[in-house]
Amino acid sequence: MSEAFAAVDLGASSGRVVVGRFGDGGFDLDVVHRFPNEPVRVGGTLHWDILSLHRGMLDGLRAAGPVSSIGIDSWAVDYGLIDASGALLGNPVHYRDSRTDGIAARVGDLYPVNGLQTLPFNTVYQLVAASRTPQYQVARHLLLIPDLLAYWLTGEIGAEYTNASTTGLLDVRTRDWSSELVADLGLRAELLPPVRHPGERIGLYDGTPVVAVGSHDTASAIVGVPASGGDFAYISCGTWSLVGLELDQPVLSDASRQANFTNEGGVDGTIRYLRNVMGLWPLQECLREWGSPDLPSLLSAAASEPGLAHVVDLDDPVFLPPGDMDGRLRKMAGLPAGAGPAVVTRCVLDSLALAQRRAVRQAQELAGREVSVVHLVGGGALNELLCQLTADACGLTVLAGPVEATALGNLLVQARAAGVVEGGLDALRSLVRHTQRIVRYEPRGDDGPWQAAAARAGR
Ligand code: LFR
Repeated sequence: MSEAFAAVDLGASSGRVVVGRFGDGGFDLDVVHRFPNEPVRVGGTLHWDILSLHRGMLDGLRAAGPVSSIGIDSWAVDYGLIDASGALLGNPVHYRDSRTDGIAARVGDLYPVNGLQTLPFNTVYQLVAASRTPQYQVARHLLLIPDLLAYWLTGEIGAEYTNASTTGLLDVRTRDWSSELVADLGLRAELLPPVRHPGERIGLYDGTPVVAVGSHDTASAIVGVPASGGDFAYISCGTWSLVGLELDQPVLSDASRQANFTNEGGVDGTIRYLRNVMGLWPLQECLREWGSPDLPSLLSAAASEPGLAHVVDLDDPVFLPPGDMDGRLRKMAGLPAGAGPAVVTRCVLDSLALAQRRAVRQAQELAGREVSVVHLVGGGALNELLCQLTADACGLTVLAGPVEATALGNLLVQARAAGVVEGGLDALRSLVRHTQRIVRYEPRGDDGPWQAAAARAGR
């Protein structure tokens, strides 16, 4: 006997619906539908094409066939507003839109309350930017992206905790909305729905339960990390690299705030203590600008380029918005005129490995914990050059995979809610460890060149 669950997993560049079939102590995964996620610029604002994502989800659920439940996760921070009749008030705005420029500095320090790294696009800053719009003023509810899709499936409103923790409006200690912070900023507290937790049933879609999972994709990805024990760092590597540790309690020290480390809420009450590193976004943007060249050949050409010849500080916010990434990288790295895509690619991957090294080291120092291994999960696990460079840069073993950690984390939380699997995160991770392909990378060479490159990249 096997039992099937469907994970809807929306990333910044594509969405997928994955069916997990559990039986005989194991499970298999089947990606039944993939669809593009293409942002649209309208009237000067960058939007998500939410209706096309909704259609992609419905097509995927149809392709999935009968399942015991459905769980939805996506990127964080972004939201839709709905009015009293349940209608969506405008298209959700993309977090890379420039409407939040300068707002974080104006709002000031929220770290003692929310424990969150300052990213210009945190929901709280988006709301300050939007607060004078007619949509904001007439809205009845604010729904984060997975909660909006779940609302369209079930008619139920709520704010899933792991994703709500990225808004900047949650109190990191009480794990509920901070009414003081919301009031101090003059925001409308009544827009924020009750918080719900992974494993809770949201409602029914066509007779099938929709279950809350770690609806922030990074929270689900971390459930899918195949770690044994606690002395590991993780890198959830896709459009972003989310680099950090799993903790029981937040770290709210001054040093942590200055290093811009975040305390996001994880599944089972854990704290995701991490930093956003720019990830594969700069390379994805270059590939788009270069007309999508063959990636394996480009990566093998990049592997033959001399290492650490050109590095940039990838955490520089200059790399955040879309457009002319190739030009920005050439300028910031001082690349020689005529340097081809392989040189740019090597520069991005060396720089990403450096930024990940820094975050792995800082996380350990700030949390007072030492790790013996780095788990790298998500699409980046397919990039052998990046995995090897990360092992070299960190001076630690990198265990790469699974690629579909996010969908796995989503499915495991559903399977546990249905009673098909049992136990805490250790038990869920042991299932991942015993069923998924994981590739080991050992560090090569010494630390000297990385140390020197870190100094050159301005850290
Ligand atoms: C990764 C991610 C990050 C979040 C960023 C923006 O997909 O969810 O965790 O900081 O996207 O939402």
